[in-house]
Amino acid sequence: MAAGEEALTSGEPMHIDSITLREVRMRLLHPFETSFGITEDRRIVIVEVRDGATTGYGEVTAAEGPFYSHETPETAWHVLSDFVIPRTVGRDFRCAADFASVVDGIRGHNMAKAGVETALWDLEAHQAGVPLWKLLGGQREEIDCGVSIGIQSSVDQLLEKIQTEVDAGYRRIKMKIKPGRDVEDVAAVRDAFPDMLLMADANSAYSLDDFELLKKLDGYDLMMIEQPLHWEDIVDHAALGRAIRTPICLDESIHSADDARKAIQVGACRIVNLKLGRVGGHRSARAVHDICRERGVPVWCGGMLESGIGRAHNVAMSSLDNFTLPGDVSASKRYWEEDLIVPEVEVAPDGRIGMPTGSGIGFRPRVDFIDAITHRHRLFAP
Ligand code: OSB
Ligand code: MG
Repeated sequence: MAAGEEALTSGEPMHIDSITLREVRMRLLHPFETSFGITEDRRIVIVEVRDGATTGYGEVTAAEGPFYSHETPETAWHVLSDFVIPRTVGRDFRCAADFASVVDGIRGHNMAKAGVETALWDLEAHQAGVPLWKLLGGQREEIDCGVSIGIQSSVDQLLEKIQTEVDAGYRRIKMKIKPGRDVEDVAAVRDAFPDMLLMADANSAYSLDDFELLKKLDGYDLMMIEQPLHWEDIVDHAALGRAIRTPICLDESIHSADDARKAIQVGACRIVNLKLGRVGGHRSARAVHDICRERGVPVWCGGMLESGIGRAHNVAMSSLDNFTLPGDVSASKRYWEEDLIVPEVEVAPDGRIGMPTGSGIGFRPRVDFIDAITHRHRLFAP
């Protein structure tokens, strides 16, 4: 174990008796449009790990198609069934942080790995009888929430949607942009909301050929622009970062603490969006968090339209002290008619979520409801 990781261990060994995968289908209350497509129906792989009578839950955050990253629920099902779970089930773990070394030889597929990794953290926290956020070393008892607003069919609709979220108390608005729906939309929003914390997420829709257009975004006092260029790029983002005033935040390009170190070193980003799935789970997320903190780079928690299980993990992660900017961690009711957990994740009128007090993720999975919307499941026991 590396120095400084002591807080990541509860001391209780775990024996993984079984792992169950379930793919649930959930319809979003509102279709969500980004530069890479529209999502209306989610397919979510939920991972349950069991030691005796104690269970831990995690979520695979892959999108339905390979448009945000290469991973999908189907690739995750395959990689989990054939590679990750055979190395995990029937095994003893001193702590959840030890999972990383078990799957070290499997390249990529971080979202699949994170499904199991985060479930092990939930299990470890339940066994230790502590909230997960405390086991992770979190210090914030309340977190600031923002919302991510998809591309809307008209500017009027966008302004109306933003007004709804501002009225609900959210502290920061992120708007999705894409070619043809960028500078004018941002200008209209800034005009209507002069003092609001505002940022734009391009999901890699641009290249350096669009420099003149990206430069124009400097005129709207954005907190940051998220992932404007290619989804694996660091070099071009560094060049763009030198030429515009608006801070660049990386999302898609960062998969590990090493990626974050390199990106910061070359000046590709001044802020990092941290997503559990993209980096492979809580241990890696904490490593990214720590690298960023050492270098004076703030992080915030991104979202992948998660169910309550993934959202609960996001809440716990956001308690770490370098999460100094509002995250895309918003209320269950913005996404779902019914969520998979009780209580649902709620955001107070002041735009904050309080850390749960129960053990583990602190929200109980609704097992019957999950079963009712499960399209396939598979039990793995040695
Ligand atoms: O780029 O942050 C992103 C959703 C799906 C895929 C990628 C992204 C997003 C969001 C939504 O911005 C955040 C959320 O509300 O969960
Ligand atoms: Mg993003």
